[in-house]
Amino acid sequence: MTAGDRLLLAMERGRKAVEEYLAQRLPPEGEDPSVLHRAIRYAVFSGGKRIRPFLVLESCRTVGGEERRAVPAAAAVELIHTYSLVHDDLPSIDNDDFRRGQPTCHRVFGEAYAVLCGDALQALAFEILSTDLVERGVSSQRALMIVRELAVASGPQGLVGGQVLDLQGEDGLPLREESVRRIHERKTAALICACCRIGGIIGGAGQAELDALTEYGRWLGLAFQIWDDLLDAIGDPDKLGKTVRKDASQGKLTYPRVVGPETARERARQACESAIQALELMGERGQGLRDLAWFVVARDR
Ligand code: GRG
Repeated sequence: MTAGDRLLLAMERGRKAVEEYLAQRLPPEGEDPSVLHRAIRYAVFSGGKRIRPFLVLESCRTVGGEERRAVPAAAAVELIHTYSLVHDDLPSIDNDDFRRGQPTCHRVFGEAYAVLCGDALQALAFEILSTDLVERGVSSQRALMIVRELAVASGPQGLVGGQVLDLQGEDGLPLREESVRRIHERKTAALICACCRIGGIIGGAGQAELDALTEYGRWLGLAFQIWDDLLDAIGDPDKLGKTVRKDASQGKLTYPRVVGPETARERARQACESAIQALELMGERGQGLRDLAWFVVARDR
């Protein structure tokens, strides 16, 4: 079996575990108010790659932890990610009609319900962390650390702060590589890094392992967003399931725009190599995370 096959199999296993858990855990569609619960399930079960949940599960496994214990946290990070996509697609932010190959949440349920769906997904993520981790044998102290990790990564220091910098980038900021890197570190890498740290904390990582996962997550997050920029600039809309060439038309600060597509590709590869280097002390156990790093800078969707 090739490294690629092994990775796809492990990702598929992680996807199934998290989707089965969410199918049980999210409010049923028929429960009042039904429109909210239908919107939540529409947004969540729409075929994402589930890279962030995989990172939680694999980081836990890499440091010798039991994957089963990490499933609620893997689901919670996916809910935060899904909320960010639902809000990112709104007319007042990126104004997108398609996501994951289907009409965006606000196109189906209307803008007001899409806003509320995102809000509910965010709250549900923290409800799950604060309830289900302890039920699966994670200590309350570790559960609290994990709540904090996800809150910091999603808030002003992470996702939301990065999104604000991204919007400001449209207002003609100077085309500097450090500016675009700062946006990417918050908008995308903070959550990806938190996934690795959360998995590590659940798995009982020591300080050196946690530092390695943090370093890996930061570089991987940067590589991921540079590649995402490249896919928007030169990718295939049918494979991506969304409108492309939007970054350029909105005047966004992206790597291909600031350094050109060839250098952007080089920067993504360098970031991927730095991510892999960070895992040196993990030895053989780090192979799944190494394989994922290569996948991130080779993917076509
Ligand atoms: C509070 C208004 C408000 C907004 C919340 C919208 C937002 C903050 C943040 C958005 C950040 C964002 C959309 C970052 C992009 C990250 C990214 C590359 C997403 C695509 O991830 P994939 O490729 O998607 O993993 P799939 O569909 O596979 O899950």
